[in-house]
Amino acid sequence: MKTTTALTLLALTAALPAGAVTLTASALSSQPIPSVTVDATQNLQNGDFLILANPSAGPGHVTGDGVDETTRWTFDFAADPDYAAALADGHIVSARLTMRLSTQFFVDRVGPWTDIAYPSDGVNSVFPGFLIPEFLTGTPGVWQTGTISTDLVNDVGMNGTELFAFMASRGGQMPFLYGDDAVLGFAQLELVTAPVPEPASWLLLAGGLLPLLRRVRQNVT
Ligand SMILES: [Ca+2]
Ligand SMILES: [Ca+2]
Repeated sequence: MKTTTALTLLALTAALPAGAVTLTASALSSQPIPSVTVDATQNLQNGDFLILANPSAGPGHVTGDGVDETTRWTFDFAADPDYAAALADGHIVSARLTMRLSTQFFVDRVGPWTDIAYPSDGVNSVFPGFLIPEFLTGTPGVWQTGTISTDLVNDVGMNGTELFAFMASRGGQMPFLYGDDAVLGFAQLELVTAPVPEPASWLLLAGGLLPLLRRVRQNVT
Protein backbone atom coordinates (compact mmCIF):
# COMPACT_ATOMS: atom_id res chain seq x y z
CA MET A 1 0.00 0.00 0.00
CA LYS A 2 2.84 2.33 0.83
CA THR A 3 4.38 1.54 -2.55
CA THR A 4 1.07 2.44 -4.26
CA THR A 5 0.91 5.80 -2.49
CA ALA A 6 4.53 6.62 -3.21
CA LEU A 7 4.25 5.72 -6.90
CA THR A 8 0.99 7.65 -7.29
CA LEU A 9 2.53 10.73 -5.66
CA LEU A 10 5.56 10.39 -7.89
CA ALA A 11 3.38 10.20 -11.01
CA LEU A 12 1.26 13.19 -9.90
CA THR A 13 4.30 15.31 -9.10
CA ALA A 14 5.66 14.60 -12.55
CA ALA A 15 2.28 15.50 -14.09
CA LEU A 16 1.87 18.88 -12.37
CA PRO A 17 4.17 21.20 -14.37
CA ALA A 18 2.02 20.82 -17.53
CA GLY A 19 0.08 24.04 -18.08
CA ALA A 20 1.93 25.82 -15.26
CA VAL A 21 1.75 29.62 -15.26
CA THR A 22 3.85 32.03 -13.17
CA LEU A 23 2.31 35.25 -11.81
CA THR A 24 4.26 37.92 -9.95
CA ALA A 25 2.98 40.87 -7.90
CA SER A 26 4.85 43.20 -5.60
CA ALA A 27 4.40 46.10 -3.19
CA LEU A 28 6.85 48.89 -2.42
CA SER A 29 7.15 51.42 0.39
CA SER A 30 7.76 55.13 -0.24
CA GLN A 31 10.30 55.05 2.58
CA PRO A 32 12.08 51.88 3.79
CA ILE A 33 11.84 53.33 7.30
CA PRO A 34 9.25 56.11 7.87
CA SER A 35 10.99 59.41 8.63
CA VAL A 36 7.82 60.67 10.31
CA THR A 37 5.60 58.72 12.69
CA VAL A 38 2.03 59.63 13.64
CA ASP A 39 -0.07 59.24 16.77
CA ALA A 40 -1.00 55.63 17.59
CA THR A 41 -4.65 56.52 16.90
CA GLN A 42 -3.83 57.27 13.22
CA ASN A 43 -3.02 55.14 10.17
CA LEU A 44 0.15 55.81 8.17
CA GLN A 45 0.35 55.15 4.42
CA ASN A 46 3.87 54.20 3.35
CA GLY A 47 3.80 53.70 -0.42
CA ASP A 48 1.77 50.53 -1.06
CA PHE A 49 1.73 49.65 2.64
CA LEU A 50 -0.92 50.88 5.06
CA ILE A 51 0.32 50.80 8.66
CA LEU A 52 -2.72 50.61 10.90
CA ALA A 53 -3.43 52.62 14.03
CA ASN A 54 -3.24 50.69 17.28
CA PRO A 55 -5.01 52.82 19.92
CA SER A 56 -4.79 49.99 22.48
CA ALA A 57 -0.98 49.93 22.30
CA GLY A 58 -0.77 52.24 25.31
CA PRO A 59 0.97 55.50 26.20
CA GLY A 60 4.08 56.45 24.23
CA HIS A 61 3.22 54.33 21.19
CA VAL A 62 3.19 55.75 17.66
CA THR A 63 2.31 54.41 14.20
CA GLY A 64 5.27 53.92 11.86
CA ASP A 65 7.98 52.86 14.32
CA GLY A 66 7.56 49.17 13.52
CA VAL A 67 6.47 48.25 17.04
CA ASP A 68 3.05 46.72 17.81
CA GLU A 69 1.38 47.61 14.50
CA THR A 70 -0.42 45.75 11.76
CA THR A 71 0.41 46.47 8.11
CA ARG A 72 -1.91 45.82 5.15
CA TRP A 73 -1.34 45.81 1.40
CA THR A 74 -2.68 44.07 -1.71
CA PHE A 75 -0.86 41.99 -4.30
CA ASP A 76 -2.45 42.70 -7.72
CA PHE A 77 -2.15 39.60 -9.91
CA ALA A 78 -4.78 40.84 -12.39
CA ALA A 79 -2.10 43.22 -13.69
CA ASP A 80 0.08 40.27 -14.73
CA PRO A 81 -0.30 39.57 -18.50
CA ASP A 82 -0.63 35.82 -17.75
CA TYR A 83 -3.48 36.26 -15.26
CA ALA A 84 -6.18 34.97 -17.65
CA ALA A 85 -4.15 31.84 -18.39
CA ALA A 86 -3.58 31.25 -14.68
CA LEU A 87 -7.29 31.69 -13.97
CA ALA A 88 -8.02 28.59 -16.04
CA ASP A 89 -5.72 26.49 -13.82
CA GLY A 90 -7.71 26.85 -10.59
CA HIS A 91 -4.88 25.73 -8.33
CA ILE A 92 -1.61 27.07 -6.92
CA VAL A 93 1.36 24.71 -6.62
CA SER A 94 3.87 27.25 -5.31
CA ALA A 95 3.56 30.67 -3.62
CA ARG A 96 6.96 32.21 -2.92
CA LEU A 97 6.61 35.17 -0.51
CA THR A 98 9.57 37.54 -0.15
CA MET A 99 9.59 40.46 2.31
CA ARG A 100 12.15 43.12 3.13
CA LEU A 101 11.69 43.99 6.80
CA SER A 102 13.16 46.62 9.08
CA THR A 103 12.85 46.58 12.84
CA GLN A 104 14.29 48.29 15.87
CA PHE A 105 12.40 46.04 18.27
CA PHE A 106 14.63 43.26 19.56
CA VAL A 107 13.98 40.84 22.39
CA ASP A 108 17.15 39.12 23.58
CA ARG A 109 18.85 40.75 20.55
CA VAL A 110 16.59 39.01 17.99
CA GLY A 111 13.71 40.31 15.87
CA PRO A 112 11.15 40.67 14.42
CA TRP A 113 9.60 38.99 17.44
CA THR A 114 6.76 36.43 17.04
CA ASP A 115 5.62 38.09 13.80
CA ILE A 116 3.31 36.62 11.21
CA ALA A 117 2.21 37.21 7.59
CA TYR A 118 -0.75 35.76 5.68
CA PRO A 119 -3.42 36.58 3.09
CA SER A 120 -6.30 38.41 4.79
CA ASP A 121 -8.96 40.94 3.85
CA GLY A 122 -9.68 41.69 7.51
CA VAL A 123 -12.60 39.27 7.57
CA ASN A 124 -11.48 36.15 5.76
CA SER A 125 -7.98 34.70 5.94
CA VAL A 126 -6.03 31.82 4.50
CA PHE A 127 -4.38 29.83 7.30
CA PRO A 128 -1.97 28.69 8.55
CA GLY A 129 -0.03 31.97 8.52
CA PHE A 130 3.69 32.27 8.08
CA LEU A 131 5.22 32.55 11.56
CA ILE A 132 8.43 34.43 10.81
CA PRO A 133 11.59 33.17 12.48
CA GLU A 134 13.59 35.84 14.36
CA PHE A 135 16.16 36.27 11.60
CA LEU A 136 17.60 39.72 12.48
CA THR A 137 19.98 40.48 15.32
CA GLY A 138 20.50 43.91 16.80
CA THR A 139 20.22 46.40 19.62
CA PRO A 140 16.83 47.73 20.75
CA GLY A 141 16.28 51.19 19.26
CA VAL A 142 18.67 50.66 16.33
CA TRP A 143 17.13 49.76 12.97
CA GLN A 144 18.19 46.60 11.15
CA THR A 145 16.96 45.49 7.73
CA GLY A 146 16.85 42.04 6.18
CA THR A 147 15.00 39.99 3.56
CA ILE A 148 13.18 36.75 4.22
CA SER A 149 11.51 34.32 1.83
CA THR A 150 9.28 31.27 2.12
CA ASP A 151 6.88 29.17 0.05
CA LEU A 152 3.38 29.51 1.51
CA VAL A 153 2.23 26.21 -0.02
CA ASN A 154 5.28 23.96 0.21
CA ASP A 155 6.93 25.36 3.36
CA VAL A 156 4.03 26.87 5.35
CA GLY A 157 1.36 24.35 4.33
CA MET A 158 -1.37 26.56 2.87
CA ASN A 159 -3.90 24.75 0.68
CA GLY A 160 -3.12 25.67 -2.95
CA THR A 161 -6.75 25.40 -4.06
CA GLU A 162 -8.02 27.58 -1.18
CA LEU A 163 -5.27 30.10 -1.83
CA PHE A 164 -6.23 30.25 -5.50
CA ALA A 165 -9.92 30.71 -4.64
CA PHE A 166 -9.03 33.52 -2.23
CA MET A 167 -7.31 35.40 -5.07
CA ALA A 168 -9.73 34.54 -7.92
CA SER A 169 -12.84 35.45 -5.91
CA ARG A 170 -11.34 38.96 -5.48
CA GLY A 171 -10.65 39.52 -9.18
CA GLY A 172 -6.94 38.70 -8.92
CA GLN A 173 -6.35 40.84 -5.84
CA MET A 174 -4.72 39.19 -2.83
CA PRO A 175 -4.96 41.35 0.32
CA PHE A 176 -2.19 40.62 2.80
CA LEU A 177 -1.49 41.30 6.46
CA TYR A 178 1.74 41.56 8.46
CA GLY A 179 1.94 41.77 12.23
CA ASP A 180 3.37 43.33 14.19
CA ASP A 181 6.97 44.39 14.95
CA ALA A 182 8.56 45.45 11.65
CA VAL A 183 8.21 47.97 8.81
CA LEU A 184 7.84 46.55 5.30
CA GLY A 185 10.04 48.08 2.61
CA PHE A 186 9.17 45.63 -0.14
CA ALA A 187 7.06 42.52 -0.60
CA GLN A 188 6.67 40.15 -3.53
CA LEU A 189 4.56 37.08 -4.11
CA GLU A 190 5.33 34.73 -7.00
CA LEU A 191 2.59 32.23 -7.74
CA VAL A 192 2.90 29.14 -9.89
CA THR A 193 -0.50 27.86 -10.94
CA ALA A 194 -1.29 24.52 -12.56
CA PRO A 195 -4.43 22.50 -13.12
CA VAL A 196 -5.37 19.84 -10.58
CA PRO A 197 -5.37 16.51 -12.45
CA GLU A 198 -8.89 15.53 -13.59
CA PRO A 199 -10.41 12.32 -12.21
CA ALA A 200 -9.88 10.77 -15.68
CA SER A 201 -6.19 11.60 -15.43
CA TRP A 202 -6.04 9.98 -12.02
CA LEU A 203 -7.58 6.81 -13.45
CA LEU A 204 -5.15 6.80 -16.34
CA LEU A 205 -2.25 7.29 -13.97
CA ALA A 206 -3.51 4.52 -11.68
CA GLY A 207 -4.09 2.25 -14.70
CA GLY A 208 -0.58 2.85 -15.95
CA LEU A 209 0.84 2.11 -12.52
CA LEU A 210 -0.96 -1.23 -12.01
CA PRO A 211 1.35 -3.38 -14.15
CA LEU A 212 4.32 -1.72 -12.47
CA LEU A 213 2.87 -2.47 -9.02
CA ARG A 214 2.28 -6.11 -9.93
CA ARG A 215 5.92 -6.38 -10.91
CA VAL A 216 6.99 -4.76 -7.64
CA ARG A 217 4.87 -7.21 -5.65
CA GLN A 218 6.19 -10.17 -7.62
CA ASN A 219 9.70 -9.07 -6.82
CA VAL A 220 8.85 -8.71 -3.13
CA THR A 221 7.15 -12.12 -2.78
CA1 LIG B 1 3.94 51.36 16.67
CA1 LIG C 1 5.52 40.54 17.23
